[in-house]
Amino acid sequence: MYKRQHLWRFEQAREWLLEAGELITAREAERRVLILENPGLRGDSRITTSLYAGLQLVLPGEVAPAHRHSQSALRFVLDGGGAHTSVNGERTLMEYGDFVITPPWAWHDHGNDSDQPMIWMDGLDIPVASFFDASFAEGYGEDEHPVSRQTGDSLARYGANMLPVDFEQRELASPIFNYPYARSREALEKMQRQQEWDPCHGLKMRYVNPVDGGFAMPTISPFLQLLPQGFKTAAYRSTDATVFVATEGSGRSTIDGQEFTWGPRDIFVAPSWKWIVHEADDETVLFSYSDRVAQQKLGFWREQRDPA
Ligand code: 1HN
Repeated sequence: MYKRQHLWRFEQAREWLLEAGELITAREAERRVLILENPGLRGDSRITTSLYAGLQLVLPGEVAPAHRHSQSALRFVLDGGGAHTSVNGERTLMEYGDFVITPPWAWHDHGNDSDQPMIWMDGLDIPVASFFDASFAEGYGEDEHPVSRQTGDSLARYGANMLPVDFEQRELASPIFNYPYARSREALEKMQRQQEWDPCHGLKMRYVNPVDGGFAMPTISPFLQLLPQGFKTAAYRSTDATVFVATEGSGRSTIDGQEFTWGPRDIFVAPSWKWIVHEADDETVLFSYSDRVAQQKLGFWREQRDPA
């Protein structure tokens, strides 16, 4: 019986991806992705019971052609810089640690005009769409969907603590589709001076939809947290199985009694309702995502802090 907690080393995954890059182009593959399959959920292309995760490679000069699907996707950039994704006619350049959203049924394509390979983690709600038997996808028929908006327009329009005066919410996902790491990291840096640490989470923030204050995506909850050097969290468990990426720092996490040692860009997963303890050897930043928002909407979500 395989356990549902697991760790993937980024460096190993990067080697495999670059080998795959010699076998097939991004266009041929449509998306060239190394799937992070939970060893406790063999054969299902799932990292948790409800979520999919993969590592996608786009080499210099490549394009991943335009398509859309009913599943939501997030991207979290782990290698390279300066490649772009385009969502509904707006391009965004992606840098390390940027959190990027592809809302349900939004046209999107990726391209890399930089001179380095670009790798990001894909997080999708594919098993949720499958469970509801509501999976749809459509190709655009050309590499790129036409660009109709200025790069940076969404962040300026919706990401400056203002909204257009007559804005009406029509979409479930956040209208900001790139949450740059530089901004989120700076916020954590300023807040940590206050030295207020949650025993279970250190300093943990959630990425929000500025329109309604809810999570940035309808089915996936993304988070960014800082653990100061030497911090050991109190045990915590919740019903949302969670995918973690160490964006900075190193340390270890004990998940259901099993210890995993991680460094920058390593990815690990904790299953539902198993105790988690993180220990940071250096100042650490963890990105994470789970299906919490979906569980909360449906009335299933619960959490527990170490009673000790
Ligand atoms: C997809 O559309 C992307 O758009 C990535 O980059 C991974 C995995 C399964 C199905 C669709 C993308 C995907 C995917």
